[in-house]
Amino acid sequence: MARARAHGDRTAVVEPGGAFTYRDLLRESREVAQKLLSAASGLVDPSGGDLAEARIAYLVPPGFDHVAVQWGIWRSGAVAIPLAVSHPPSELAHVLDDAEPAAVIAHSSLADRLRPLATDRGLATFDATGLGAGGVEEARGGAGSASSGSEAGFNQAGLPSLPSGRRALMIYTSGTTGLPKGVVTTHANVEAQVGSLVTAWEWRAEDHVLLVLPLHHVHGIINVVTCALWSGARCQMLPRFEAVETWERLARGDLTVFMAVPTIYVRLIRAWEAAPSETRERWSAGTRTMRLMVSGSAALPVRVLERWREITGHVLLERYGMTEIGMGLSNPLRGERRPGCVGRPLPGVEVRRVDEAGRPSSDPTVPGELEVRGPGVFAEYWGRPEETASSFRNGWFRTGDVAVEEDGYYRLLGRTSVDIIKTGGVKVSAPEVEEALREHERVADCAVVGVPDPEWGERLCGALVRRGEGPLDADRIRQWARQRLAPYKVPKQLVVVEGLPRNAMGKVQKHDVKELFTSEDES
Ligand code: MLC
Ligand code: AMP
Repeated sequence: MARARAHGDRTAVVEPGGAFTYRDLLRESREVAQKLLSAASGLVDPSGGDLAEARIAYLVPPGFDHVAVQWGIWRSGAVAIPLAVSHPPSELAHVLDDAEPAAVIAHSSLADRLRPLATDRGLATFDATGLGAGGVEEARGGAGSASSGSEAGFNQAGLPSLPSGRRALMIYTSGTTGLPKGVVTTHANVEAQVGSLVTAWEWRAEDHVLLVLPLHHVHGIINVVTCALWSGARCQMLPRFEAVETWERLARGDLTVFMAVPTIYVRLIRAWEAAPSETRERWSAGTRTMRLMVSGSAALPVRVLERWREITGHVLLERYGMTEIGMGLSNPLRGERRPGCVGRPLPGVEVRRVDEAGRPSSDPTVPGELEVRGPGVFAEYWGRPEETASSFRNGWFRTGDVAVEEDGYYRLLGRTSVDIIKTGGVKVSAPEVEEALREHERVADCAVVGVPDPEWGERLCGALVRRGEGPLDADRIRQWARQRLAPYKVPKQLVVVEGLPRNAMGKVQKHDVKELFTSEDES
C-alpha cells in the first residue's frame, strides 16, 4: 500500500467504466476494508483488531471494482478468495463449502448466482458495486467496529498493518484426486512471486499492460495485475478475451506489455489471418511499441511462436509456472528465447529435476520431475494437511511436471499423471470430471482424457459406457454436464463404448482411450 501511495495520481486501472488512479484504488479499498471491519462483530471474533485471516470470497468481473475488493479484503486482514465468473452454482458451492468463508462479496451483475448459495449457508453478503460507496447490502450480525489492540497495530490509513506471514490469497486448483483444492499463499509468498517477475522482466512505472485473462488464476492475478500495480504501472482491463477487440486495443500502440495463454495467441493469429490486409497492417503496427509479450500456463507450440514473430516481430517470451509456486522458469527478457523451452529458474526460485525416488538428477538429458523451492512457494492446501505434506519432499514442492535440461534451459516433456489435463491454459482433473459424469443415470462408467489439439493444447474427450437399454445421446450428456461443471470441464467430444479398455489389474488404459479420439482425427 505504501508503494501505491507513492504513485497516487498515476493511472492504475483503465476499464470500460473509466480510468482510476492509485489514489482511487487506495480510497476505494480502504472503504471496502472499513466496511468489512465494521461488520466484523458479525463475521469473526474481532479481538485481534482485524479480520484475522477470515476468508472472504468474491465474485467480481475483471475491472476496478475487482481490484478494490481484493485490496480491501487484504487491508482488513482477511484472506481473498477470487471466484470464477464462468462457474455455474455447483462449482461455486464447492468453493464455499470447502473454504467456509466468513462472507461473500458479489458484483451486482453476478449477485443472482451467488446470493442463493450464500443465503443457504447463512453467509453475510456484500454488494461489490456499492461497497466502497457505503453499500453493505445485507450482513449477518450487525455493526460494531473492530476493537483496537491488534497483534499487528494500525497503519496511517487507520487500517491494520499485517505481518507478512499472514495468509493472503486462496486460489482453487484441480489436482489428481478429489475436487479442487484451495492453494493458500501468504503476503510474503505473493511479494516473493511478484518481486521475482518485476526483477526478471524489468517491470517499471511507465509500463502499460493489457489484461484479457480471468482473475481467479495466478496468471491474471499475479503476473499481470499485481506486478503492474506493484510497479506503479497502468493496467488496461477487458472484461473477457475476444480476439478482434484485443487486436483493436493492441492497435492503439500505447501498450508496452501483453501476457496470454497459447490458446489466446492461436485465436489472435486466426483473427489476424481472417482480416483484410489494411486491418492486418494496422493491428501489427500497434504491437511495435511493446517491449514484452509473454506466453505461459501451457506449452507454446513452436509454430505459434514463429507465426507470431512473422505477424508482430515479437519473439514470445515463454515461461513456466503453477498456482502453488507462482512462476518458476522463464526465458530471458534479454538474451536468447529458445523456442520449445521454458527457460531458466527465475530470481529467488530454486528448481531441480529428480528421479522417481526423489534423487536429484545429474544427467540433464534424463527426464526428471521438476521440484521447486523458494519464498514464493505456497503455504498449504486449505484444510488438507496430508495433501500439503505429500506434495513436498524434503522441503521441495513436487510439481508433477517432467523436464530435461538443454544448456541450462528447461524443456518440458509432459506430466507424471495422465489425469491432469491442461485445456486453454486451465488445469482439469480427469477423475473429477469422470466422477461428475458417472452421476448421470444413463452413464455406467466413463474415462476422460486430454487429446492434443491445435487450439486448446489439449482437448477434453470422454468415453462413456451406457447404463440400461437404448441409445445414449452425447449432446444431452454435455448439456447436463454444463449445469454441474465449469464450461472448460465439459468434454468437447463424447463417444459411447461397450466397455473401457482395462489392463489385467482392471486399471483403465488411458492411452488406449486417447486413441479413440486421435485415430478419428487422423481419418
Ligand atoms: C472456455 N471453454 C473452454 C475453455 N474456456 N474449453 C476448454 N478449455 C478452456 N480453457 C469452452 C466454453 O465454455 C465454450 O463451451 C467453448 O469452450 C468455446 O468458448 P469460447 O467463448 O470460445 O471460449 P472463451 O470463453 O473465449 O475462453 C477461451 C479462453 C479462456 C482461452 C480465453 O479459456 C481463458 O481465458 N483461458 C486462460 C485461463 C488462464 O488464465 N489460465 C491460467 C491458469 S494459472 P461451449 O460448450 O459453450 O461451446 C497457470 C499457472 C501459469 O496455469 O503458469 O500461468
Ligand atoms: P495450474 O495448476 O493451473 O497453475 O497449472 C500449472 C501447470 O501448467 C504446470 O504444472 C504445467 O503443467 C503447466 N504449464 C505452465 N506453464 C507451462 C508452459 N510454459 N509449458 C507447458 N506447461 C506449462
